[in-house]
Amino acid sequence: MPNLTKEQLNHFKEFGFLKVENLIDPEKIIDPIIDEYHTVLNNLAEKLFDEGKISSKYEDLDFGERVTRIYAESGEVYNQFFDFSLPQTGIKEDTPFWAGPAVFNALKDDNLLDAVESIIGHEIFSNPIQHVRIKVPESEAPKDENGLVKFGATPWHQDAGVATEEVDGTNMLTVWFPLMDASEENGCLQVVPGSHEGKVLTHCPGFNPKTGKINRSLNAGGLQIPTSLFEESSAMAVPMKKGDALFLTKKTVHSALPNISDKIRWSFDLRYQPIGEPTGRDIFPGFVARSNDNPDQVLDDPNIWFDLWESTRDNLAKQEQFAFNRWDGEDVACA
Ligand SMILES: O=C(O)CCC(=O)C(=O)O
Ligand SMILES: [Fe+2]
Repeated sequence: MPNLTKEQLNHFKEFGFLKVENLIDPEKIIDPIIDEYHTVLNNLAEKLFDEGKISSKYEDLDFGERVTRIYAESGEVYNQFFDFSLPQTGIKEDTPFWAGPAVFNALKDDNLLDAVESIIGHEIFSNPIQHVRIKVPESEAPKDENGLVKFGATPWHQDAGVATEEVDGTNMLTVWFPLMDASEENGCLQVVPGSHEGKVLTHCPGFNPKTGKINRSLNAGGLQIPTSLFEESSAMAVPMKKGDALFLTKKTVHSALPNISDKIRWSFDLRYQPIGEPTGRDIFPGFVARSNDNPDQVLDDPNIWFDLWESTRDNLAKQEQFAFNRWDGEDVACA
């Protein structure tokens, strides 16, 4: 049953974003995810310890401190071990991922889907572009060869711009929620209100192989919209509490601030769309999350969801893989 008010829907339509407080039950939905990730981190610690990449498994630290120490000591970020999607390219038979039952429960959460239904209707497909993002404090985070924080601040982008062109005609909806309170200090999101009214803006590679230039202001790896193309001064930070959720249209310009706190910042970002629309990453498996028209097609079994990802990984590992980036950095705005 749709649960957003007319005022909330009007806000979403007018500004391209909506924060909904207390939508996701922290005890029922979020804490089980955190518990599940303890196991994932434990497995990672065992593996890195066995490989001699860390000198201790840091068993007595809490999750955030433990992951920070492990990333700092090994000099590497191991987010793919936690993620419930696959990389865009370079997938191998042993590429790790985590598609566990607590994660699936969050994707299928009734309160969340009620809000999604309010926006896109009752035929809901879970888009496979979805991530957990664990960001350790920048002061301790591993750096890349250019001295930039690995997996740091997220540059300005629209979600349509980081998928393929097919999503432009869809009603893809992004849902972002933190697994802990997210503040300006630890790297909450920033949005540009009203930016969804325009077109999909040019995204430029953070490192431009054509000019050899790196945009040092932000994460060098990702695609980003040059600030000359939108009103950066009207951007607003969106601090959120554990249990709140933020909804974004596919064209809302957004970014995440750097984590300058001394704790991790972690979040889920999910996407949904009406059943039948292209996902922008059709080589990855989505599923029917809710349907009144064909209730028998709804996926309820977390094991099947895991199997879908596992067989996708195993098949892709045997094939030639192409990164799906719609931007080439040739635009003058990227110079
Ligand atoms: O969490 C982040 O840093 C970025 C998230 C984001 O861009 C998204 O959810 O679409
Ligand atoms: Fe995004």
